[in-house]
Amino acid sequence: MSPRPVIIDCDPGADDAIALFLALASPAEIDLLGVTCVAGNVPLALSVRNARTVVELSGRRDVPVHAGCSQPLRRPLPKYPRKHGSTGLDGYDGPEPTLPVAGGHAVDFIVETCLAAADGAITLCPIGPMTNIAAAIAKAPEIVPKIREIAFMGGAALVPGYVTPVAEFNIHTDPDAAALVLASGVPLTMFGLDVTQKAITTPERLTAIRDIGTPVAKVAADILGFYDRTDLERYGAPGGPLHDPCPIAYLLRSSLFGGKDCHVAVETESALTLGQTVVDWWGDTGKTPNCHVVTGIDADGYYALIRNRLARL
Ligand SMILES: [Ca+2]
Repeated sequence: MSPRPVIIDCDPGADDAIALFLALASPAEIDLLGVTCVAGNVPLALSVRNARTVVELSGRRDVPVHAGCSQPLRRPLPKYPRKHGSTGLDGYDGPEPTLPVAGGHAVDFIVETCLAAADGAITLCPIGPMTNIAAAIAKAPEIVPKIREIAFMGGAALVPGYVTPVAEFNIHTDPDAAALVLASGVPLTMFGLDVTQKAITTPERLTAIRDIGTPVAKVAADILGFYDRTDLERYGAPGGPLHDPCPIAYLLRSSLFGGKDCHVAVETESALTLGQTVVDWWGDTGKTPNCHVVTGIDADGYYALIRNRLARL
């Protein structure tokens, strides 16, 4: 089998960094055409810098990193507490990357890459707010048939939200973009908090990554050691949910995950529930499912996969 052509759209972000490492370490399965950056966990400039750092550390300077949208489609960037620290890669104190930013806006890169591809060829993995993806679809709706699948991290189906009682960060940051993507007709696979909160970076898992002993594994462990490790009550374990590598792991080993086809819509109007992913789990609306909603994970298998691939870099 030839590797699957993929664009990762991200806002690194500690867990984004691990997701990028996982993809960059897996060229036999993932042909990473490019990394596109968006504002989210951190402002756009830091998002781009951190993506360049991760690509460079992986020894994959062949992968272009494009800068994208610096603001959500129709709203200012919300001000959240900085779970990823001040730089997005707190815990890493290496030099500034030398890999140049690729020419061309991320949205244009997505559009041009899709238009140059065969129908159903391109997989998009948004692991930040979906601003770039939505802007690409809005700018060139003819890319829709070119997209095989959008496997995204975001939302919450059957569990509470994260930045509000009902909304998860990526969707809440740009609900208009998420709503557009969910309604686009592209095959969708959603990795929301239902699944990512079952993938906790326990001290044992963190130690297993550090024990790989390579420079990249040390960076990964340093970043994860800093990241979101304080919410024992919420997650039932001392460690944070490793959200963003989930869609990448699914591309590598879909058998690690389980879910259900549902209709999913995004709330864009209500002040109370803005950014909620409204998942019709029991088919009450009668609407045709538009999304495979992942809720289950073999978390030990997930961490074993990450450990195995990090060791290759
Ligand atoms: Ca992210």
